[in-house]
Order: sequence, then C-alpha cells, then structure tokens
Amino acid sequence: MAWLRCILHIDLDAFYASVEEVVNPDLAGLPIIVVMGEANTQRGAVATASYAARRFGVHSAMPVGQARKLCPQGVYLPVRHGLYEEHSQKVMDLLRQQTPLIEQVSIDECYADITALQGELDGPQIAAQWQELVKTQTGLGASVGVAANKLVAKMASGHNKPSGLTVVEPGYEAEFLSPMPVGDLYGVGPKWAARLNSLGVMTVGDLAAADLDILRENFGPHLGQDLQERAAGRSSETVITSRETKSLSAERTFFEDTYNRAELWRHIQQMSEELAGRLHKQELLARTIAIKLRFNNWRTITRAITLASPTDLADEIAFAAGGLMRMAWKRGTPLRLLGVRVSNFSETGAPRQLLFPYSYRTR
Ligand code: DGT
Ligand code: MG
Repeated sequence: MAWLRCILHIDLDAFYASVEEVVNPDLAGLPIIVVMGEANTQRGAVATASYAARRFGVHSAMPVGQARKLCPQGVYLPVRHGLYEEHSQKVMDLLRQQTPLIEQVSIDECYADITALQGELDGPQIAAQWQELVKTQTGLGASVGVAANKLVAKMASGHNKPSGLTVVEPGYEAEFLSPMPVGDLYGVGPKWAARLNSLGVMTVGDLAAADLDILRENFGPHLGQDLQERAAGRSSETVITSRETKSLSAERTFFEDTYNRAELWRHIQQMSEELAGRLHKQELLARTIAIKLRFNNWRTITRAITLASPTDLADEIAFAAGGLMRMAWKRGTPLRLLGVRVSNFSETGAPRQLLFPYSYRTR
C-alpha cells in the first residue's frame, strides 16, 4: 500500500573507511581506521573506523594512540577528503537519477521524498531497491530509514547499522522513538539533554509525555512545544532539493583544540575545495562567504563577507575565508571547530560581472 508521505534517510556506512576499501579491495574486511591529523604519531584522532575495527572498540573522535592500543593490527590511513567527496558525488548523482527530490545534508547522507515514486513498489520496497543499487553501482553500503517524515527517517537510518533498512510505519512514530535516550533525539544537543535529564526527562517517551507547561517554562513557549512535537515523532519539514538550497557548508570539529595557523589554513583550503566542488556540480555561484569559529569555551562566532562578484572557485572561497579568519581569530587562540559556508547563490548561467574588485590567487 502506498504511503501518503514517504521519506527516506540514507546514510553510508563507515563512509571514509568504506571508500578506502572500495579503492583498494585488498583491504576488504580488515579493521580500517581513517585518521585525521598525523596517522603515524600519537597525535591525531580517528575520523572513522570500519565495522571490523569498531569490534575492537575503536570509534570516531578517539585519539589515535588509544585506537592503536585497542587495535594494534589495524590498518591506519590518513584522510583523503578529495577522494571521499568524489565517491559522495557518485552516490548522490545515482540517487538524483531516481528522483530530483534529494536533499544532501552531509558528505554521506541525504533525504529523499519518494512519495510520488510509489506504484508497483511501495516505499520500503523502493528503499530496499535503492540500497541494493548503491551497493552494486558504487560498492558502498548504506543504512536506510523509511518513515512519514524526515525526523523519524533520520532516527530510523541509525537504528540498525550497517546495511540496515528500518521501516517505521505511519502511526508508529512515537512508539519507535519512545525508548531512546532523550539526547539521541535529532536536534536535542548535550546541553538540552542535561537540562531535560535534570527535569526527570530521560527518554524520548518521557519528553512526549512531559508536562508542556514545564517544558515551556524551561525552554520557552515555542521550543518547549516543538520539543514535544518532535518527541512524538511529528515534524513537518520538507525535503529541500539542491535547487532550493540556500547555503552549503563544511565544518571540521577538532578533537584537540587547534591553534596552529598552517593547519587551520589547510582545513580552510580543503573545505573550500569541497564547497567549490558542490557549487560547480549544482551549477551555482556563491556571493557570500562565511566562517564559523567555535572556541574551547564553546563560544561560537560567525563572520561573513559578500563578494563583488559571485564565485565557484576554491581559491576565491579560501581567500575570502582566510581574510575573515585574520579579522576574527587572534593568533594562538585554540579552536574547537572551524567551518566555511557559502550562500547568496546565483546560477552559473546568470550574467557574471567580469571585473573583479580584487583579483587574487592564494598560495
Ligand atoms: P556510520 O554512519 O556510523 O556507519 O559511520 P560513518 O563513518 O559513515 O559516520 P558518519 O555518517 O557519522 O560520518 C560520515 C563521515 O564523516 C565519516 O566516515 C568520517 C566523517 N566523520 C564522522 N565523524 C567525524 C569526526 O568526529 N571527525 C571527523 N574529522 N570526521 C568525522
Ligand atoms: Mg555514515
């Protein structure tokens, strides 16, 4: 039976490690650990670990020294952002051939609204078919959540990894979410989770059943109500396709606070390349470039600049972001997170101003 609204959330399994396996089949099944920072020293942290490596207790964000103790026989590899971006694009392109209603939300996950594709096959059957398609065409495993809205689809895809297909039938949203710890509810950060816990709200079910007045007192009238709606598995967000995308962003969270200027610059360049690739793919030009900095006391700031002329060039994005860094970041200040965002789009076909007010190239 066709669903009135059917949304998929697709998340690739152990993404960076899986790509390394795809490009080097000799590694298949081995405990692969992809390390950001310095793979050969104690510094650096695990970006992701293959499921074979996770069996040793290795996981994302773990210091590499600790991972080596738990899994000395692991295959330790440095991150290769460009390579992962390429494989990500391949998956997204494949899915966009099935429907234009794809919303990519990170390098390895997207939503799809497949309501109108249902016919001979219903939503869950289409989901299974796509999962197989991704596997055969790209070699990558994906976990898929099927639900009547984005929120529940997202919660479902993470429910049974790797290669899981989790279907939450319409009407069973609240029941599905109910036993989960409240901090696992998408959109509830650690701070709110702690606050909720202090109110005796431990599970998502507790949140759904909580006294609305108390939630409103603690979180404000709108947020209080919104939290309770989400806990019940209700959400009305729609799938936003790339044509309607308002901004694209990339972020790096550091496991060790980072203040090394050269390293920060390298991240800016990498993220700018990532963003330029996505802009190019979607035939968009961006006019506003922003950076986001989070300090080690969690204070977060953003700074933006609007260019005289829109761009899809990595060097120009990086140069603008670097300029913002120089204004917003005092040398030596440790950072926990660094992000670059591009927005204020026009389409590549639109007339482009030819005279740049500053013509620059970065090193
Ligand atoms: P999964 O989805 O649990 O099977 O495993 P992943 O590895 O696909 O994890 P996911 O979907 O959260 O993130 C996708 C990729 O993003 C992952 O392969 C590596 C990267 N990533 C995830 N967490 C971190 C992190 O804490 N730091 C860095 N640098 N990269 C991360
Ligand atoms: Mg993933």
